[in-house]
Amino acid sequence: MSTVLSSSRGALIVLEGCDHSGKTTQCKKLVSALNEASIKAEFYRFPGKYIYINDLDSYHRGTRTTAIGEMISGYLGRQQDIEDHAVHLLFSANRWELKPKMLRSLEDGTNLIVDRYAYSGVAFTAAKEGFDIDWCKQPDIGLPQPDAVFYLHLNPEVAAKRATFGGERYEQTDFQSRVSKNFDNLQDSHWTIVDADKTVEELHEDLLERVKDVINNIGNKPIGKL
Ligand code: DGP
Repeated sequence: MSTVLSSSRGALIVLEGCDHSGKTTQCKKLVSALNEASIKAEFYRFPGKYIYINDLDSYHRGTRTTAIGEMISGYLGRQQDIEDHAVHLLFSANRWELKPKMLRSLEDGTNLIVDRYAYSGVAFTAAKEGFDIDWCKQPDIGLPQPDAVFYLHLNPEVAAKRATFGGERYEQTDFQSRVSKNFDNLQDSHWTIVDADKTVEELHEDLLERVKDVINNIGNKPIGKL
């Protein structure tokens, strides 16, 4: 197990993957483990709001409590329809509204563990009929660049067997397969693909080691932009 050295800024670490690949569970466990090791870390979830570790237990599906997050929540829960381009821009706006807070935390030396980011924005919208990946990328250009993206890889058919799959908009196996293919086209040098078809604890140990390595090596690197 590596030891984490103090660094001047926090690392921006994103977990991505298809629905029910285990991202939220792993993000929470990572933040808890880092905080227990006296390493400053906060959990962010998109779509949604930032939350501190002591809010983690009370946080549940549907608690998307920025004004924009609430609109997205209504859309995902099928309470309201929003035109596909418009909802794409709303998901992006939800990331932009939290950018100032994220930057302040990073500059203050707090590591951010982020459940989904701009890559989900592109992968999900581009899975819809008639959307072009380059168009989908435009609204997120200029957001903080993650220092590392861990992509939890899970076969969509395995994900479909996990609890509650099918409740929200987008939770259909054929749609998730297209999302999965889009994710394949988004990978860059910041990405690491992690096999998510293992136990929660095994995956946690794997991710914690990788996350600590990123934090250890962050140094004074300037925060990049997408
Ligand atoms: P989650 O709370 O992580 O299960 O995400 C809710 C759903 O929203 C999930 O099906 C993925 C989808 N989603 C997340 N981010 C975006 C985005 O930026 N754009 C679109 N179109 N969908 C997204």
